[in-house]
Amino acid sequence: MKGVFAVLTIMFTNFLKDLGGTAIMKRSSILVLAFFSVFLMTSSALAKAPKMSDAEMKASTATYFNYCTGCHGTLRKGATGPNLMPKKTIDMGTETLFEIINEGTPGGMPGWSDKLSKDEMMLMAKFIQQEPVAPPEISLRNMKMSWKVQVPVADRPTKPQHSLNWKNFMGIVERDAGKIAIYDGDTHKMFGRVDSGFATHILRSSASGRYYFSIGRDGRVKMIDLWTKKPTIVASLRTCSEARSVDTSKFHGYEDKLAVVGCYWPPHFVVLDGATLEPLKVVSTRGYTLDGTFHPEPRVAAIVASHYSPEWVLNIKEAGFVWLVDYSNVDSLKITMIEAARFLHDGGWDITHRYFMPAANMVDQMVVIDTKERKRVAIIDVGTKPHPGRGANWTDPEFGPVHGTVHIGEGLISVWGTDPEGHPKSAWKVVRSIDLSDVGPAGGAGSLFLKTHPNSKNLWMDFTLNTDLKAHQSIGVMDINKPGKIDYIQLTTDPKARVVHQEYNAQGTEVWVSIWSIKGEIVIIDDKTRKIKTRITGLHTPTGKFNVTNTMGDIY
Ligand code: DHE
Repeated sequence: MKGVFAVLTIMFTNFLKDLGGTAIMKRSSILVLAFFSVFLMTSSALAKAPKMSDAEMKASTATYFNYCTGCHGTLRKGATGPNLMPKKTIDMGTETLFEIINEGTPGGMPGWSDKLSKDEMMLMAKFIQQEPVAPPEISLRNMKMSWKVQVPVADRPTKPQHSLNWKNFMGIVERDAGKIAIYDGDTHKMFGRVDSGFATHILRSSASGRYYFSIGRDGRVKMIDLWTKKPTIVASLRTCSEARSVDTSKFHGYEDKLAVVGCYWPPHFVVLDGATLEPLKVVSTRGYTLDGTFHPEPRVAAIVASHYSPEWVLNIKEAGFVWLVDYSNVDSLKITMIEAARFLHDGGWDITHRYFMPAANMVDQMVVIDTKERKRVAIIDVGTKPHPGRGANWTDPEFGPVHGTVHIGEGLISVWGTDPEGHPKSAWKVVRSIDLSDVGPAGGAGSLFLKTHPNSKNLWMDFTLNTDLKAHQSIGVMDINKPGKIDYIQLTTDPKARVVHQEYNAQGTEVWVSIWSIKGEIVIIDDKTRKIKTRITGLHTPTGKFNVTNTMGDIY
């Protein structure tokens, strides 16, 4: 290539000289040629990508956004899933790519035939061979244009307008309906339903518990008041075009004052007024990864709010850093950037709320951040692709306070000690590796969430992405005093349903589990007897559930 370039340069320079050119011309000819060669190389790669019409590109861009960006990145540089750059995908070819999209991979990518038609999958196979195009940026001014305060603070009630036990409400995300159904945890009756918008991902409670904050995949954040006669959206805002996380200020003296949204695209976080959602500050997360390489898309994954100091803790996914964002002075934000591991995804607190433990799911590690000393204290090797959700805290009969995670890549619960003072020998070391492979013929991979409660003796786990039908229709449960013995309970026979995500009521006596399906349900299980108490039917694609007391207090 270098030789061809040199020959072309000489020929082109001579050509310019013939036309009476100078040394300046020679230099500019080299530049022109360099651009020309890059253009030729790019267009030859593009020439090999299959042709697509504008309408097909538009439709595939939407499909990619809906199903693929989470794992492969908006710019297709890869994260939990591999990179999908044309350099690689063109060589793989449309048919191979179609097969992968259709069937999935042993590495954990699901097959998409139940969500996409053959035509859509074929278009996607062609689409990922085109050059990625960056979606537009969003400024604070753009955001403000979408900002609405539906109910001004002065018009909101100063005490609850109903006599229900709102601290035991359960907010249930109905993902594909774009709604939140709120149920009374005491009576199992619906309190109300609100429109939360496209593919709502999670809810978080304000420090007082009065408001739910919902975040949609499309970056829309909504604030839901639980003190009104029916749940009411009091403020809304679009912070970006893709997001997964939101939290509020929980430190003493800052309760309900501020909120923060973490975005996937553009890669930034936004600080908001905690009562009105007015966007106050946007901070880009673009920059360098742990090894010093520039990354154009380090996305914000999980966020937790410290109870120890006026700080939020942000997982900067592709960069591999945990950022501690001190919000005590929004006009001069202080950010501590702690080296962790790549790619950071979800994670939660230990029982004391001092240590935050994010999962670095592509290097099979859990990181331990001490938010009091503002430093990383450990990196723990666990199983393949840890995915804790916010994880679970319990007291092991032998090792004292522990935390655990399930894994997407293998059937395993990894358990490590979290009490460096009381149990120094087991702190930040894996003390148990509990086998889940007997859940079904495909082994135990594909778990997403692990949950317990301080008043419970049980640990509950799902198998949402397991390829075996019966396994992903089941929930696993283990008595924490009999580690290693798992019981599996099949909760549905709907062939299109997957069991996902567990949450306790405030008292810790019931576990609520979602049957993720168009004809979805919530199964409420008595935690002590492990028997099904009741089923809430008529829910559209229920996924995450968030009890007010547990979410405001980070109890799990
Ligand atoms: Fe999630 C939490 C991102 C797929 C349901 N999900 C999170 C968090 C992140 C995240 C960063 C942590 C938020 C926090 O704590 O602040 N999730 C992603 C993805 O990037 C991914 C892999 C692909 C995507 O495109 O979204 C993804 N997640 C899913 C699902 O397929 C699930 C099962 C259904 C859905 O909504 O798409 C799902 N994610 C959840 C739930 C939580 C969550 C229920 C909250 C768990 C909790 O208890 O806190």
